[in-house]
Amino acid sequence: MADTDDTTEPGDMDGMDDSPVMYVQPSVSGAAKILVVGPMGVGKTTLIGTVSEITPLSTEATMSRAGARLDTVVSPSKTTTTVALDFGRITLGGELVLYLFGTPGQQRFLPAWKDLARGALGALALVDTRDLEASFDAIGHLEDLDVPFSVAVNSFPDSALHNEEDLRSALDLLPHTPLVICDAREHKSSVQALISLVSHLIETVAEAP
Ligand SMILES: Nc1nc2c(ncn2[C@@H]2O[C@H](COP(=O)(O)OP(=O)(O)OP(=O)(O)O)[C@@H](O)[C@H]2O)c(=O)[nH]1
Ligand SMILES: [Mg+2]
Repeated sequence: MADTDDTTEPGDMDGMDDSPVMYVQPSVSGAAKILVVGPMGVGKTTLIGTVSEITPLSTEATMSRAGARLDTVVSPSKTTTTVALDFGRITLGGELVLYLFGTPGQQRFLPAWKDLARGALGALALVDTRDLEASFDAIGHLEDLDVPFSVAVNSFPDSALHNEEDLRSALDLLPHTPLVICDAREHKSSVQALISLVSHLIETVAEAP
C-alpha cells in the first residue's frame, strides 16, 4: 500500500541487517494502536498479514487438533495458532498510521489481553457466522475493557447468509456499532473493515462530552 520510493531505507543501523525497512511516511500526522480480536481460526493473523505494509510479526505455534471448534469449524489445513500476538502496520490516507495488534484466539490466552489492550484506541472484532457463540467472549472482553470496537464478519465458503438485523441481535450489538462483511484474505475488503472502525472511533470521539 505505501509508496516505497521515499520511505524505504536499508535497515543497516547495526550493520547486520540489509533487509529494507519501511519507515512511516512523512505525511503521517497521527497514529493509533488497534486490536484485532476474535475466536481461534477466525482470520486475525490472515487479516493483519493481508493489510500490513511491513513484514508482519506473527507468533505461530503448531497446535494439536483438540477442541470442539477445531474439530467442527476450523479448516483442517490450519495447523498453527497465534500464541502471543500478531503485529502489523498500515497507513490510511497517507495521514494516519494504525499499529495492528492481533490477539491469540485460544481461550487460555484471554488474560494476556489486558496487557495487549493497554493504550488501544479501538478494536476490530472478527466474527465467524458458522460459530457465532465463539465470538461472544472476545466481544464481551472488549466491553469489559471499555475498548470501542466495530465488528467484521469474515466469510467462509460454508458460511450461511444472515441478514444484518439477525446478526446484530445474535451478537447483541448496540445500534451505533458498525457491522461489515469482509474477506480477511482480500486487501481492499480488509482495509474497508479497518476504515469502518476508524470512522466509528472518530465519531465516538466527536460525540464524547
Ligand atoms: N475461506 C476463507 N478462509 C480464510 C479466511 N480468512 C482466513 N482464512 C483461512 O482460515 C484459517 C485461519 O486463519 P488465521 O488467520 O490463522 O486465524 P486466527 O484468527 O489468526 O487464528 P488463531 O491465531 O488460531 O486464533 C487460515 O487457514 C486462513 O487461510 C477467509 O476470509 N475465507
Ligand atoms: Mg492467529
